[in-house]
Amino acid sequence: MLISVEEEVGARQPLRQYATTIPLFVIYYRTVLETNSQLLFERYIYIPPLNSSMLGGVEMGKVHKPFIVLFITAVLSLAIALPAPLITVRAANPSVTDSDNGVWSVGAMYINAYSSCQCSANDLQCCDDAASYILTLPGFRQGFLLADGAVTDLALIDKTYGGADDVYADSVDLLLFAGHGDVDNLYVCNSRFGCCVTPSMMRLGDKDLEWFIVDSCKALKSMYDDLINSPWIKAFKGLHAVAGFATTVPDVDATYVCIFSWCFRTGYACGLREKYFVNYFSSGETFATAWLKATKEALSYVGFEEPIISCVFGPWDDKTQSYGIYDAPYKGYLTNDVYSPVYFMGMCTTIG
Ligand SMILES: [Ca+2]
Ligand SMILES: [Ca+2]
Ligand SMILES: [Ca+2]
Repeated sequence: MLISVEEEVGARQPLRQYATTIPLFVIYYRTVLETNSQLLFERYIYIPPLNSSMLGGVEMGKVHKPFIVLFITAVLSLAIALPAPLITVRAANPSVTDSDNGVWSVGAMYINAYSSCQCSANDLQCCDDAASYILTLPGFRQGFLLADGAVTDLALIDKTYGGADDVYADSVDLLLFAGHGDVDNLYVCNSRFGCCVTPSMMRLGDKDLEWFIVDSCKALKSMYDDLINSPWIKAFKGLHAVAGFATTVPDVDATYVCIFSWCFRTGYACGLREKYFVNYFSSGETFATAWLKATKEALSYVGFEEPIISCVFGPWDDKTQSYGIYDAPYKGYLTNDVYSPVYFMGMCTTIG
């Protein structure tokens, strides 16, 4: 069965922010034989392989022929003259609180200096800026900040694998990892398991974590390609959503200006995607919308040679009939923790 889901967008946005995401999803039903031989019916949200016609958001800045500019000018003039539409807010509930300890907290770990790490990788320059912006999240107290050589497998891996996530990754409500990555691998500085950490050794959310941003190349590619069999599924032990990229992503972001529908880059900057995310999330956008809009805005004009696929994945809560990726901490709506999810969904947008 095919259905389409249109992501809600807020009221009229400034022109340079109008690249809203309109992802389409395919719900995929399948029957699986579990190890206990009990036939179970499971429902997944399945994202098909890269197909811009299925996943494409609104393209920006591609139209600049004079007559089209005139038409858009006329439309904008009419729109400005009309009253602004009401902003849609999901399930407003100002009393919503953290389900774990009543205090919102944010933590970050970043690696710029890979040349001194166990991993051999080129140094990065923007990961510290990304961490700095995330730690400014209004209403969240700073939990921890790990930098460069301090970022090891212990910070991410669950205690059942000898890790210390209880005092790092799983000790805050929102976590950023900024550094190199690959398919199902986060490049930490030092690890007992090669130089990487794989999500199959993570158990996140059984202590505190709700939202995990992995600002690394390709770290979410397996969920994008095959959500059902991705090792990331094992990491969801109360975790509401993970955000990141299914493709390579550049270290830097870009600033730009638009003249009517013609937009062009004005420069490069570090950490803009996290800065925009903080703004969107703290103003009431859901986790997924905040990430997808922030990455679209920060990366659309970076001039990267390949399209960038930005994604958010999370479980479906059958009891509350809600998705964790629709969480918004400030204007209400926080789904329950789901410790053994069997239903997942994802939202992705192609940038560039
Ligand atoms: Ca844990
Ligand atoms: Ca929780
Ligand atoms: Ca929490």
